[in-house]
Amino acid sequence: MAIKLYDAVPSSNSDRVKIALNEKGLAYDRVTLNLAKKEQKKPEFLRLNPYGKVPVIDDGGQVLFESCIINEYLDEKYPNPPLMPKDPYLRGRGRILVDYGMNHLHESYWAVRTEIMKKEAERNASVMDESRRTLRELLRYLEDALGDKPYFLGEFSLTDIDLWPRFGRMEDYGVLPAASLPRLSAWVARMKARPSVKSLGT
Ligand SMILES: N[C@@H](CCC(=O)N[C@@H](CS)C(=O)NCC(=O)O)C(=O)O
Repeated sequence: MAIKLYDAVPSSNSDRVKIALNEKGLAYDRVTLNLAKKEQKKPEFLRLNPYGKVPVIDDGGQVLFESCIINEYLDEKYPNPPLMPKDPYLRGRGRILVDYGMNHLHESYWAVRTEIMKKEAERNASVMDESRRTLRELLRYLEDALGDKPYFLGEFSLTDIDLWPRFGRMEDYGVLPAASLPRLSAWVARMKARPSVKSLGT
């Protein structure tokens, strides 16, 4: 039985899981929710995920939510190809980088996103510039963490997948590519070229 994925369009958190499924070559059936119609808050969906958010997977009756936790499950349940290094330090390091990308960047990422989501005429150019600048400053840590490696932990891993969805959008938001962040900019191009990311579509 194929894995069932509850997603939405657009949904960067669902994209995170789709990339992992694609990298593993796992077939999945989508159940796409309309978030604007609050389908994620209906009692039948809240029984699957009390947070009322996508993504959720149902793997043969076993239900999980939270995209990064789902991806860890997928990597453990379907170990080929492996998407986490064996080395405990690297595994810890990868989780820290994801935490940084999700939590530490959160406020400045949302400051940019909030301006971009406004109608063009309503955007405040100086707020936008300032938010982009703050976000780029915070990205410096990830630029240094990447170093000269192609991927954050050396080999491609869940760390790259889990970080990716926000970075995909940062290009649309005019944050990347940036001359001050050449390694991250090259990593974005590398990620976009992967078939698992290319095939995301809608
Ligand atoms: N931490 C969660 C976040 C999930 C999330 O915020 N999903 C969004 C779509 S990208 C959602 O369902 N939003 C609808 C809502 O909050 O009502 C994860 O990583 O899965």
